[in-house]
Amino acid sequence: MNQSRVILALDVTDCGRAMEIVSQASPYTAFVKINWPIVLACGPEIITEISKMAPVICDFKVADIPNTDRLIIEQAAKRGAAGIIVHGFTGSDSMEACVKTGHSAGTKVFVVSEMSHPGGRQFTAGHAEEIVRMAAKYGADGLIAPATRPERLAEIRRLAGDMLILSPGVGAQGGRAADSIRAGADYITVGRGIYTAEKPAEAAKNYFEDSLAAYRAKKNL
Ligand code: NUP
Repeated sequence: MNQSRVILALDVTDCGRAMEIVSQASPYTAFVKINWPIVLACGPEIITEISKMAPVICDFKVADIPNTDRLIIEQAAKRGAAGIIVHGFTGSDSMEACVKTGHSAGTKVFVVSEMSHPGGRQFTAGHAEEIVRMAAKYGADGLIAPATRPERLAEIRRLAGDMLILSPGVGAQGGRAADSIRAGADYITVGRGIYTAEKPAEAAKNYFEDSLAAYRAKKNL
C-alpha cells in the first residue's frame, strides 16, 4: 500500500472502464472500495481482479443476523477482500460475529457510524455514538463517518480514540478533502469526484495531494 489517504469508490458498471480507472488512479489511492453496482454488473470475481492491482474494501454494508453476516464476510474474504464494511445498527451479536469472522479470515472490518447523505441525520446520527462505542468494544478496525458534516466527524473522532476513520462524501456530496482529514478522517472516500472526471488520474492526484498535505500537517510529519 502507498502513502495515499484516498479510497477510490469504484461505483462503475462498465467493467472494462472500471479496470481502466483503477489502473490510472491506483498510484494515488490506498484502497479501492467496491459496492453492489460493480459486483452485480461484473460478478464477484471483480474482487479478485481488482485485488491484483490494489487492496479492495467491499462496501457491502453487511446488516443481518450473525450467521448470515458470517457467510457473507467469509465469501468476500475468500475472493480476496482486504476489508469489509458492515452496519452497526444490527446490534452487539451481529457486530461480534462480523469482527470475529473478518479477523479469522484476514479481513479488516469497518463499521458505518453516521451516514453522509442528508437522510443520514434522520436515524444514523442519533445512534452514531452508541455504534462507535460498540465497534470499539468488539475490536472493529475502523469506522465510516461523514465528510459532509465535519463537525460530526470531529465528534466521532473524539469518541473513536485511535480507531481508523474512513470518510465518504468528499466531492460529489459536497465534502472537502482537507477539511475531512483535519476533522478526524484517516482516509477520504471519493467516487464520482474521480470516476466521472474527464481525467480520473488527474482528479485522483489532486485528492491525493490535498489529503496527504492535510494529513501530514495534522500528524506533524
Ligand atoms: O455514509 C456513507 N456514505 C457514502 O457515500 C457510507 C458509504 N459507504 N458511502 C459510499 O461512499 C457510497 O455508497 C459510495 O460508494 C461512496 C461515495 O461515492 P461518491 O458520492 O463520492 O460518488
